[in-house]
Amino acid sequence: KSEQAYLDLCQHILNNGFKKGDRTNTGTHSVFGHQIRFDLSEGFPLLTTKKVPFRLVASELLWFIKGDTNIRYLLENNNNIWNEWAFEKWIKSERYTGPDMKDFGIRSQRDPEFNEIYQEQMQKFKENILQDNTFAEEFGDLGSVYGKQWRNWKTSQNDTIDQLKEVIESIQTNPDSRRHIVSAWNPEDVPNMALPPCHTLFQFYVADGKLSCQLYQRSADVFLGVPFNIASYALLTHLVAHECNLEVGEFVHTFGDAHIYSNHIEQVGTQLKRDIRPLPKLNINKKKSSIFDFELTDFEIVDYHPHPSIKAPIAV
Ligand code: UFP
Repeated sequence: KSEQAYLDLCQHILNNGFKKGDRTNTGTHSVFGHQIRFDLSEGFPLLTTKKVPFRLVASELLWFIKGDTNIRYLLENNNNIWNEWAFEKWIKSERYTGPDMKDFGIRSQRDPEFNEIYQEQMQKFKENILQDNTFAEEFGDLGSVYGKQWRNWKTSQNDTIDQLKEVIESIQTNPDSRRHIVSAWNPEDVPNMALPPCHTLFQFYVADGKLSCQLYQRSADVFLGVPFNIASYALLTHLVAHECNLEVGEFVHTFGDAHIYSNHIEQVGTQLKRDIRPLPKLNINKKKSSIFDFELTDFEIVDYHPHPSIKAPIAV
């Protein structure tokens, strides 16, 4: 049922979306303002109409929860989803003396010869991050991304606020509060960020012994990003509920600009033709309670039998 709401959103955008230009020059179909809901007791919302890589979702979320902003942890876990952002900083630095990498995102898709040179540079970059501590410190750190804002929000008084820790405490001590909010949108940092936070703000809600979570996502790549984002916030809700001794309620996903890139339309068509299968289940290691103690091996997805993954170019 929940997955149908996602597929309906795709169809709605294809039918009714505005044709709209965008920062990446790819072109999109886009709608503004939409909401889908997932009853987490129905199963874990990892889409079944295409395979979604839970391992990458989980390691990225643990990275946020640790307050880590350096891609080294991700690389150690074989997770490459943030590489381009760090690489961008590296090639723009004075220390980079390799071949010209300007607009590597779009060029690597359009020019196979360039792509080869790019892959080689990226490989070298990754090795340096993994092997060289000082290099990793300088070029692996993405700065003010989610981990920083969630765990180390900097105040004007030069203090830091641990929003995630505080929101968990407030859920435990004052469940009825209407202020269980974590914001990643820091207006002071936005001008200096490579990618201003797409998942801008989330709020928890407790009723009937269940914990629900709502995310406001300002900008959503509905084909590539959203399936990932749904799984990530569903997992976060499970982990917080686990620590607070609550059952899971709903994940409510609210969108600002919800778009399908023009080079994803065929892939969306393929997905829309597929039948929905039963959702998998999430198992969490019951021996741990604090969200800050979890490791990748503490959770597993079972009974996941999705249709095959569908490849599509990512807009950088
Ligand atoms: N995007 C997502 N989910 C994410 C993420 C990025 O959908 O978690 F990090 C997409 C949305 C948009 C692009 O297509 O990345 C960000 O571009 P902009 O900052 O111009 O909105």
